[in-house]
Amino acid sequence: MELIQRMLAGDKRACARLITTVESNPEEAEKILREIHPYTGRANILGITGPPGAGKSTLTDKIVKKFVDEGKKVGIIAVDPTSPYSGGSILGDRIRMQDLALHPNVFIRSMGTRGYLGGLSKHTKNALKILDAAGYDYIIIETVGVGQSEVDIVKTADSILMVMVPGLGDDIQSIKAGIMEIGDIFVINKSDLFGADRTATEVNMMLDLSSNMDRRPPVVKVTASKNEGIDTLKSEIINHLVYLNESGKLNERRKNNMRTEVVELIETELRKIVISSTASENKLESEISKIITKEKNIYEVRDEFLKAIREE
Ligand SMILES: Nc1nc2c(ncn2[C@@H]2O[C@H](COP(=O)(O)OP(=O)(O)O)[C@@H](O)[C@H]2O)c(=O)[nH]1
Ligand SMILES: [Mg+2]
Repeated sequence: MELIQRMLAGDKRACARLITTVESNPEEAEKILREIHPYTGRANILGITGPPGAGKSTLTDKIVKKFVDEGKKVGIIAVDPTSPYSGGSILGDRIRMQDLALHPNVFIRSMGTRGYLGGLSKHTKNALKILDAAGYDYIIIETVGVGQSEVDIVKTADSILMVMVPGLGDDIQSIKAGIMEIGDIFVINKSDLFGADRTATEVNMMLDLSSNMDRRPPVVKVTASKNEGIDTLKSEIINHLVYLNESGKLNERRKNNMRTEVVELIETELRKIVISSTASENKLESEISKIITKEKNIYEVRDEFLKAIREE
C-alpha cells in the first residue's frame, strides 16, 4: 500500500490518513495493522496521566521540546476532550501547541472520549502502532486519570508519569486506592503554588509505605508553565527506561500487553459467534421459555448452544 510506504518514510500526512482510516474502517484497519506489524516495537512510549487541569498538556509540551531539541521525533496522542491540542482549551495554549504541531519531527493526534466504536483504548493502541512504525522515537499518550478506559490506555505505556498538583489533600487518599500503583514517576506540577512541598512529602510517605515494589518511584517537583524542573524529569524518564531495559521488565510489560490484546481479539471473535448462534431462528427465545417453565435449566441450555457451535 502506497500510503504505508509514505508513512514508513516519515510522511506526517500519510500517518494522519492511516490513523483516520484505521479509526473508521475496520477491514482496512486490519490490513494496515497486519502490514505494519514488522515495523513496530521500537518507540519509547510514555503515558502522562493525572486529574484535569493538572498541567499535563503544558508538561507534555515542555518535555517534547526537550526531546525535539535533541533531534528526536515525537508523537503525541492526547486523549482528552478538553485538550488544547484539539482546540478545546484557552487560546494561548492553542497557539503554543500549533507551534509544536508544525514542527516536522512532531506529530499530534487528539482523540475525544466519545464516538469510538469498539472502545477508545483499541483506537489509541492502533494509532500508537502507526506512530511506532512511522519511526517516532518517543510517543506520549496524555490521558485524564479517571475511569477504567483511561487506565487501560495508559497501561500500554512503558513509563507512566502520574501528574499531581499541590492542595490535592484528601484526593491523594482516593487516588491511592485506584491508580496510584501504576505510576512509575510521580510529578508534582505547579510547584510555584503554595503547598507543593507538603504534597511532595505526602506522596513520598505514601510511596514509602507501599510494599511489593522492586523499584521505588521517584517524586519530581516541576513548574511546567515556567519550564522549571523539566531537565530533572527528563533524566528520571531516561533512568526508568534504562532500568526497564536492563531488568528485562520492558519485555515483560510488552509481553503482558500483547497477551491482553490477543485474548481481547479472540474474545471479540468468539462473541460474534455467540451472538450469531443465539440469534438464529429465535432458538434462544424458545429455550428461555423452557427455562422459565422448568423444562430445562440454564446450564443445559448453555451446553446445548456450545455443542451446536462446536459442531458448526
Ligand atoms: N501555576 C501554574 N500553572 C500551571 C502550571 N502548569 C500548567 N499550568 C496551568 O494550568 C492550566 C491547565 O493546564 P493544562 O496543561 O491544560 O492541564 P491538563 O488538563 O492537565 O492538560 C493552564 O492554565 C496552565 O497554564 C504550573 O506549573 N504552574
Ligand atoms: Mg490536557
